Amino acid sequence: MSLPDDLLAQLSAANHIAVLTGAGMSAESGVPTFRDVQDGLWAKYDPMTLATEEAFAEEPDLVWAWYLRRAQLIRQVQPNAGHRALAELAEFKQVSVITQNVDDLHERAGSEVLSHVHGGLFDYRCFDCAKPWSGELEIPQEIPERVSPPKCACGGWIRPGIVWFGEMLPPRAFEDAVDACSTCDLMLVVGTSGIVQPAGSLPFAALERGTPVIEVNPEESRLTDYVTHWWQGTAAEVLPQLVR
Ligand code: BJW
Repeated sequence: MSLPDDLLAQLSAANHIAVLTGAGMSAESGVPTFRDVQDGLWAKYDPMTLATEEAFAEEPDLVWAWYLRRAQLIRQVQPNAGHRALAELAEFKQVSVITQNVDDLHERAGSEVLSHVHGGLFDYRCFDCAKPWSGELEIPQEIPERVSPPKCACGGWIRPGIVWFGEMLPPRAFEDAVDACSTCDLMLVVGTSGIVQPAGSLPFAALERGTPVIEVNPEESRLTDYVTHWWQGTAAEVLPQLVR
């Protein structure tokens, strides 16, 4: 499916494109999304059991093992054609990549990421004193159900740099994201359900200013009724069409 002519014209005239990506962006690299009923990351786990400070405080070994499995998977997979297309687009446009993903696939494809609004899986820090941790991450081939996290010099457990539910987004990352969505000429929203706030509100910063927002998603999302155009398809199918 291709874009209507008026949007194609707006796309080619745009100088600054903001791109908000979600888990669907990395799905074709082999990273499961969160909310897919069949094989989503949370099909087998209750997020509230794992993705909160309280869960980590109560069961650090269980939560750490879960994130080690994620880190192992992400190290094994590669950026897909969608990631590569966004990196290529930045060769001739200003592209502000805002991602909810905690993987590093945009960077490995060659994109400079403006904002990781939900943090980064590999940005470890101390759960108690918040000091960044630069130790060597040891990932056993077979990861047991529970693994003790490494410890900081202060004695606190090391945690992944992900934004868990109930935690504030990194203020600078969110401010930069709002700024890019408010000042771009066109916005792409790729592979997100739009359910999680405040990231799901970012497309409205563009829409409220009359900026066209194009959603790339094989399925309808919470955002589909509001965007300017739903470009139905997957990230790896659709995004390479931007640079052909
Ligand atoms: C494809 C595809 C392909 C498939 N190509 N597409 C306002 C109202 C109600 C609640 C709240 C609110 N404001 C805040 C909240 C609470 C909460 C929240 O949003 N809850 C909702 C569940 C309702 N938000 C927070 O707690 C946030 N913090 C906050 O607001 O702080 C202020 C505050 C503090 C204290 C009290 C109150 C406020 C923090 C949110 C942190 C989110 N963190 C997570 C990670 C958890 C840990 C982990 O990684 O394990 O981030 S949650 C998870 O969801 C992850 C994702 O980044 C995020 C978004 O998911 P995403 O990317 O949209 O994925 P899916 O799976 O949902 O969708 C995939 C999409 O891809 C689908 O549409 C598919 O169709 C599509 N797709 N294949 C293209 N190939």
